[in-house]
Amino acid sequence: MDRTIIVGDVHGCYFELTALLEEIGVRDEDRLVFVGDLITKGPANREVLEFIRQRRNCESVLGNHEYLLLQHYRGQQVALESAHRQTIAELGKDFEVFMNLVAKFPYYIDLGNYLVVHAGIRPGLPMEKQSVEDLTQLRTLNGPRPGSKAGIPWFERYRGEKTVIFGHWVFDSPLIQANAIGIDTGCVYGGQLTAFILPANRLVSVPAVKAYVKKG
Ligand SMILES: [Mn+2]
Repeated sequence: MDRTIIVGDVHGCYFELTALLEEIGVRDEDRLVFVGDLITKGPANREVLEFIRQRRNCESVLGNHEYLLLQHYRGQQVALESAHRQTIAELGKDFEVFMNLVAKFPYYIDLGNYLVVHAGIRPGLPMEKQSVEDLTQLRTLNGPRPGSKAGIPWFERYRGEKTVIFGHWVFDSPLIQANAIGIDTGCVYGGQLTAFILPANRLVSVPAVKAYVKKG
């Protein structure tokens, strides 16, 4: 049976992505779904985007870092950090090509019993009412600002019938909740790159070669 392999935040860690897919024994028929934040902070953003562009059976939802770069590309005023400037410089004259690719990323991907989103779902709201900010940045329901870790994590309250597979929030090991599975294990910070494999419900992680950036 063909598998669906959901991969956590890659952040330009192309070497670890290759190692993870090798560890899983990925086949052409396998569907790859990424939780977003493919790029920024890590060493090989171009290689990661090129991989996504060329592989068939391969999709990603939009992460907050792709969204920010896309807003910048579209001429909106956003606060770029040095990691974003570095990625723009690395992509060079192909920035436009890659932004056209990223512009096609959906905010979520429905896998039937599972829903893939970058950050989170605001409990009790139908998908069409979810905001882009929540889908790409949500951590807690009553935090002082989007992305804050203070307050009640959205996945403590979410009781939707679909299990949400998400990235964005870095955990030391994958977070397994009743209705949510967090698979950002902080590869770019020296943690691990993690995948969740369906229909086997199996988690596979590979260690980062090193910490490419400091967490925080
Ligand atoms: Mn991330």
